[in-house]
Amino acid sequence: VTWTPAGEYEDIRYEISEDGIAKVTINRPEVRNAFRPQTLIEVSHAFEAAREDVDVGVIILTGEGPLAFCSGGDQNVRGDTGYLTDPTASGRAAVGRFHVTDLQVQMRRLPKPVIAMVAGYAVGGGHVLHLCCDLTIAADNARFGQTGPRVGSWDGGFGASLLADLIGTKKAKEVWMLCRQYDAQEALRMGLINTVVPLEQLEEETVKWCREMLALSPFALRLVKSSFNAHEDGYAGIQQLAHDANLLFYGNEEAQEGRNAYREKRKPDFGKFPRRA
Ligand code: 2NE
Repeated sequence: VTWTPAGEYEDIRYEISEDGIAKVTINRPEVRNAFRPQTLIEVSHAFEAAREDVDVGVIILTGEGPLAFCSGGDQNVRGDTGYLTDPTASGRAAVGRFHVTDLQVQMRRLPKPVIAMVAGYAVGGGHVLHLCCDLTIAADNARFGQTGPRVGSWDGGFGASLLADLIGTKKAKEVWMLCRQYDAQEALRMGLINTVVPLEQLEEETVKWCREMLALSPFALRLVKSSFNAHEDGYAGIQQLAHDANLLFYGNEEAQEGRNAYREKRKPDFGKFPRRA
């Protein structure tokens, strides 16, 4: 694959292949790709760029280097009110938050498949990021786990619910309540990931999976994702599936009659459309 860099970023790289794969790489290997607010703002920006790019069909999320996918929130910028955009600020200016909350939702709503390509550690908030991806391809050196209760934190949203859906509630509680690490083979056995390959084949295999998806109907893939979300994400998931249906309906003459009648200031004539069985 030839990756062409796009965008100007500090904490990440955003690259696009010639055949429509976008790759977002968290580039902070010195802290095992821990994310600070800036990192997540940039990942979010790159995801939006990939979403808007009609040539992009599938998105890879990964971390720089063989040692880590992502080690979660950067504990060095963790303040008393959340993670701090400006760790030098004090008093009322030291306003923290969880930028990752919005990023997780964005990943779930992104209407293109998002694939986690995991080498090394996917732990803490980094583990939740892989959970929020649609598929996970792991290298044989990958290690998975939650660390929250060890550092005084947790992610009981997607981090609990998606994990329980994937591996069962008892096992998910074990992951969270013991903070153990699980190697790639164990993660595969648990149903936490899709496949394991030797580290040196990680990108090749991930790109192969991406290309298989690129050959499929993009809108069908979008509906597959929103169908899973409809079940898993409650009203927000149903909203996505409903809006996808509406998006399709806009291409239908029946919907266009409503729009045209409004514009032409006349009564719509829906009588000409069949009441389908
Ligand atoms: C990732 C792990 C297991 C790697 O261990 P190892 O032995 O390979 O590396 P080491 O020496 O621990 O880490 C290398 C450098 O990266 C920094 C370390 O402090 C170390 O720095 P130096 O000593 O070289 O200066 N580093 C690694 N992870 C970091 C992090 N998250 N923040 C800041 N610096 C980090 C091991 O490093 C590890 O367990 N890391 C911590 C994982 C963790 O607890 N993450 C936070 C969970 S809470 C969270 O993510 C969260 C949430 O729960 C809710 C909302 C938002 C976020």
